[in-house]
Amino acid sequence: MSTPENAPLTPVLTRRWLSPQSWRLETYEKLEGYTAVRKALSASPEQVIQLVKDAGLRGRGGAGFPAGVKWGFMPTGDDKPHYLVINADEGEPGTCKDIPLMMADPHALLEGCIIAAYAMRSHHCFIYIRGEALHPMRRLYAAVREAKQAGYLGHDILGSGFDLEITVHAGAGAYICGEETALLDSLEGRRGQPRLKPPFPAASGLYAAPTTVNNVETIATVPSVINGGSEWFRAMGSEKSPGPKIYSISGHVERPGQYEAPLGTTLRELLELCGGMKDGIPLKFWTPGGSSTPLFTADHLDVPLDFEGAAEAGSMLGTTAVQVFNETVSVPWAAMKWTQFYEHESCGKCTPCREGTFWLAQVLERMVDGRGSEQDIDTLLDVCDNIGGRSFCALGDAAVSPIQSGIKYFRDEFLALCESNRPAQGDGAAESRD
Ligand code: L3W
Ligand code: SF4
Repeated sequence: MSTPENAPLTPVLTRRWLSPQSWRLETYEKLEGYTAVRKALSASPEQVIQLVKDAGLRGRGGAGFPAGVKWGFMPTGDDKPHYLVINADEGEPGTCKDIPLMMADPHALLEGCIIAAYAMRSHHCFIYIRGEALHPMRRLYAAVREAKQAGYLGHDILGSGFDLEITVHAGAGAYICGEETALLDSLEGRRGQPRLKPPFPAASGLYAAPTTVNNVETIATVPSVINGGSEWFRAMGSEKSPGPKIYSISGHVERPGQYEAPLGTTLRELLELCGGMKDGIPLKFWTPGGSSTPLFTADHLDVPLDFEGAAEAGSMLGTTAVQVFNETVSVPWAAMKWTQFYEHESCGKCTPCREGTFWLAQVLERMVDGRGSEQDIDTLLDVCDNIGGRSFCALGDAAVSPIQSGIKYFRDEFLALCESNRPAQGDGAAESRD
């Protein structure tokens, strides 16, 4: 586990993606695959955890919690089974990084699972994947079979004495099952609804046993951390948010897609990578990390997109789902579409979110339809105030983000729409009436 001299920096996670048959074990092995697991299995679990802590790898699923610290919460010396659960439920609007990763490089995820499970003394790992994601699911099944045949999974892995089984489990397509405790409920066969925390999963998770839930990208990063070492990893990104990240860029850009760059890259730099704004039409607003993260505007082009930078500028890094909207898009219309999503996906467990998202959608729909009033803007903000920070899980806070930030930056547009008594105009809004 040393730092190689002159080690290449990004691309790290995507470096195999364009190789022919990148998803096959043979290709993975030719390109450094399953070398990290050998190193990890020859170290102690504590050393592996320490390396991940030293590297400063933070969760890539939205919250940015330090992975090594989370692994360190798992008890030692107990006789309960320990579980590692991979959150592959990728449902955040705009987020499309985990599915491409599993399609192109499923063995990177599996190798990361073996290392993480070894570090946490877990012998069973579940990969919880969206039920609609049939292709990546099949690819994972095939990769698990290949890894097992080659001795990377199952009994006495590579003669180390460590055993691990991986089960790929298909969810049923509810956004709330991306919340870690709802995911665990769903995995246990119940309707997925968030549980009260604490206890955190490390204390009582799947089947009430110690459990760690990590995002796909977090775990797929682990083999590189083991091979490259903590200094190499920290050479990318910023001090508190080190390492590479896959930014999913969608919307009005020339070449939407997944772009890997060090954490802290700005939208201005990302736009250069993806060919700039489509047809040169200027940027109006964007999300740094999916619809759950407050909107940014053209004034935020130079915000470093890492956990601290996004937060200091008034939003969140979230899942780095950068959705870019040009001047043709109506902000009230976009806020309505996102709100309809949250209304639909609210699990119904708590009143502020269940009732509040319904009312938010009602008010926005009449506004966008040309039947709103100035008073509706205050009503929206009032309902948002009664949801944000007052709901049982983060979905409630997420639901109010596009509305609060939309009104913060584009209040005049909401007002003009209400005063016009005409339906919202522009790209999307007109189409959705057709
Ligand atoms: C033990 C403690 N464990 C915290 C663990 C906790 C969890 C992790 C982070 O939500 C966000 C959400 C979305 N002892 C602990 C502890 N932990 N304190 O650390 O916890 P938390 O609650 O801060 O975050 P979370 O519940 O994982 C994630 C936002 O990300 N988001 C993401 C959406 C969508 C996806 C997707 O499609 N893949 O993730 C976008 O913004 O709204 O705020 O493991 O147990 N004392
Ligand atoms: Fe369910 Fe929404 Fe309450 Fe979360 S905030 S528990 S999704 S009703």
